[in-house]
Amino acid sequence: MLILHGFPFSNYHNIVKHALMQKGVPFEEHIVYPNTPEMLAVNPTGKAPAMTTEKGTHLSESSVLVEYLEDAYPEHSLFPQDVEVRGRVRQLIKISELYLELAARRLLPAVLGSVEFPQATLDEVKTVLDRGAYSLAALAKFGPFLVGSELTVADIYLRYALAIPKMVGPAKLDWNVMEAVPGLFEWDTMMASTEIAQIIDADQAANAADFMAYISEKK
Ligand SMILES: N[C@@H](CCC(=O)N[C@@H](CS)C(=O)NCC(=O)O)C(=O)O
Repeated sequence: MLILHGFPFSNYHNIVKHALMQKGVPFEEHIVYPNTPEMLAVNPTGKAPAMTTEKGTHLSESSVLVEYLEDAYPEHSLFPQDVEVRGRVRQLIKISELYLELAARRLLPAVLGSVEFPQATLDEVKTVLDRGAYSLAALAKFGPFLVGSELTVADIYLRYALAIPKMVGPAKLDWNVMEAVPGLFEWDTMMASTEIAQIIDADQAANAADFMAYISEKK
């Protein structure tokens, strides 16, 4: 059986977990924290998530894993048929990752710890987030899903990519991504109401204490 290595507190882990559940692909969730010997054995970057395919290949990088799932399990497709719309799905995934998730993640130590960032860093992050929010507002259809009437992997990716901007924006930048993109709040509420999202969110909450213990052990 396919194995997903990672931990339920991780937003990147949850992207892949949600895609697996949505596609109905059976998998085993192997709880492993980053940079441990167990994680390094399956992912040379040490980051979560990683996956061991049914054929035994170890793969990593969330966007690669969701593409792999589509190739290996084309039934219950999470990509549109139309090649142009497939391109849009991939574009939205990249925007979610580069201009929203990764930009905001830079400030995570200021929210989770007592690290203070200089104003120049806060301004740089805000510039990238503005670019992400502007792009999302320009491209998302919210019809009700990002590219139209069908849920795609872009919706799943964005849901979890927004976790850090939602936290960092109001706390450190006096900025709220939900207000910056018209229709995003309604879309986010709809995404959160699904049965799969609720299972993933409950698993995330249940993993919080264990993950925090791993973080404090590391210090
Ligand atoms: N580009 C990676 C990012 C994964 C990532 O940053 N995962 C976090 C957990 S949410 C992690 O393992 N952090 C540990 C570290 O950066 O050392 C992906 O898309 O899978």
